[in-house]
Amino acid sequence: MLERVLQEIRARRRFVVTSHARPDGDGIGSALACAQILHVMGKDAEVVMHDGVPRIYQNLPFADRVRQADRVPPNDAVILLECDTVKRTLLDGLDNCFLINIDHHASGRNFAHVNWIDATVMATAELVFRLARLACVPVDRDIATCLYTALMTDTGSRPDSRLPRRPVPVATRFPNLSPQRKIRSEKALVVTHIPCRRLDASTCRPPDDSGRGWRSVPRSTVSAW
Ligand SMILES: [Mn+2]
Repeated sequence: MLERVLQEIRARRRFVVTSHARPDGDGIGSALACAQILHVMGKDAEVVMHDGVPRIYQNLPFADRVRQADRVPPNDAVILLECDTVKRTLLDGLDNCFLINIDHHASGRNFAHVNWIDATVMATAELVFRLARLACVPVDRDIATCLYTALMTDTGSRPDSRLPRRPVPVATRFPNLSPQRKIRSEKALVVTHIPCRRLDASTCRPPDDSGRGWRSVPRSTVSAW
């Protein structure tokens, strides 16, 4: 379905990206990253949110470009992230739009023209990351910051035992990744929720003191997996 999503994106020019009302970090972070990925692909893309950007996410890259509105502007397609119905957006005007639904909830529904629902991932951000990779859009520091924030929102408080036994394939290199926590090494490769057994003793660091389950490992370690 990822291939279909990319195909539909390539066939269009003007996009609205949105998420549910009262958005959380995955909704906002994924939407900001998705719109930027579309920009890099040469598309017009605007994030439109019924409730705007919650204050704690207003320092994310691109957050100042988000349009707060009750209705979607003219577009060729709307990408809805983290929504099980169009009503979750609280936006009017979606009925006549071409809709692309990207979600990671088991409760996700096929309400759109294209529905990419993958309940095996922990955050919509992971799906957006896959989209970037397939579209050959580099995940730069700003996109990564949005995706990382989204991932942390959805995974930050879960105990490791409940996480899947595989690394989350969101890994990139950039400084000062998180708006809440700074990664000191500019060459740090941030990978969230890697089970410790996947890391050898020399590279495995304990969870950070906030209890969040990310690890910072060299790129060479990940490329060896
Ligand atoms: Mn989510």
